[in-house]
Amino acid sequence: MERTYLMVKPDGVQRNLIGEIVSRFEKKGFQLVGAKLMQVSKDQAETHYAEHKERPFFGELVDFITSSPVFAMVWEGENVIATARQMMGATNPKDSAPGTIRGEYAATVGKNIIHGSDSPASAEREIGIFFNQNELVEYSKLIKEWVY
Ligand code: RTP
Ligand code: MG
Repeated sequence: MERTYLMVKPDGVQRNLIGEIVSRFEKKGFQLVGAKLMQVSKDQAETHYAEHKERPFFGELVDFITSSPVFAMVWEGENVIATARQMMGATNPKDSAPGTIRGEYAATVGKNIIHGSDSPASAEREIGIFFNQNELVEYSKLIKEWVY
């Protein structure tokens, strides 16, 4: 089953949106396999956002993601990577559709509430940056039979 790395960013934690965001993925039918409230280190932030190293906003991005705790999560399910990205909405909240997380709760691209891996390779890499293998649990839920 596919896995993705989702993270409620500091703005989402500060604005008390953890429960709302977790609830959306639970209700959709995905399964939580790991989660923790954590302070991201500068090293983790720079590794996580390495693809944006040359962009003018890289410094701001690292400062922002390390400014206050995040809620890091690993979710599992069929097509969870692409579906989570749809549920999150477009990166810039001016383009994100109503009903999506960013469409409902974010007003600016710099504070867009949530991160989600954009491919299987990113998911594997990002899960490795934020979680140890022993923090992820494998378990069955009977509800899966009612989803798939
Ligand atoms: P994320 O990685 O956070 O899930 O978002 P994404 O894939 O939708 O967007 P990405 O292109 O990977 O950009 C990463 C984050 O950088 C911030 N950003 N700021 N100031 C700007 O022009 C700008 N552009 C992007 C956003 O917070 C974006 O989520
Ligand atoms: Mg991205």
